[in-house]
Amino acid sequence: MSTLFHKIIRREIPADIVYEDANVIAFRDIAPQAPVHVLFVPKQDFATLNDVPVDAPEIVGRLAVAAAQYAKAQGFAQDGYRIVMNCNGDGGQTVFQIHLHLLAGAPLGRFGT
Ligand code: DGP
Repeated sequence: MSTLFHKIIRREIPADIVYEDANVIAFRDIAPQAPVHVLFVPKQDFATLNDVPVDAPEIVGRLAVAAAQYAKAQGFAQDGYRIVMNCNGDGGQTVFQIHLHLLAGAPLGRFGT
């Protein structure tokens, strides 16, 4: 796979990387929708959430736990945050390597249509 996010993982294009471990990389979204907007991306290739095997929920779990750990480390976990995964066209997915959005830093509106 060679999405933008794979190129960031391989350091072929720059990104503001805020966290990385053996399985996950996290970097600031280029078009932030909140004061804090960080993307958590697995290093394994999965185009959409639909492609994650039923016997590998840890792929997604690691993203959520890494986001929560980041929120705690940055000091906004108690104030709160939102995590979002978009899937395919109706979900608004534009980059086809799965990723979790972490949004924080201000009260976030309720979901609309
Ligand atoms: P989604 O719509 O869920 O597929 O989110 C893709 C996000 O990726 C979107 O919020 C904008 C962000 N994005 C797109 N291109 C780049 C890039 O080159 N660098 C960074 N850091 N973020 C990007």
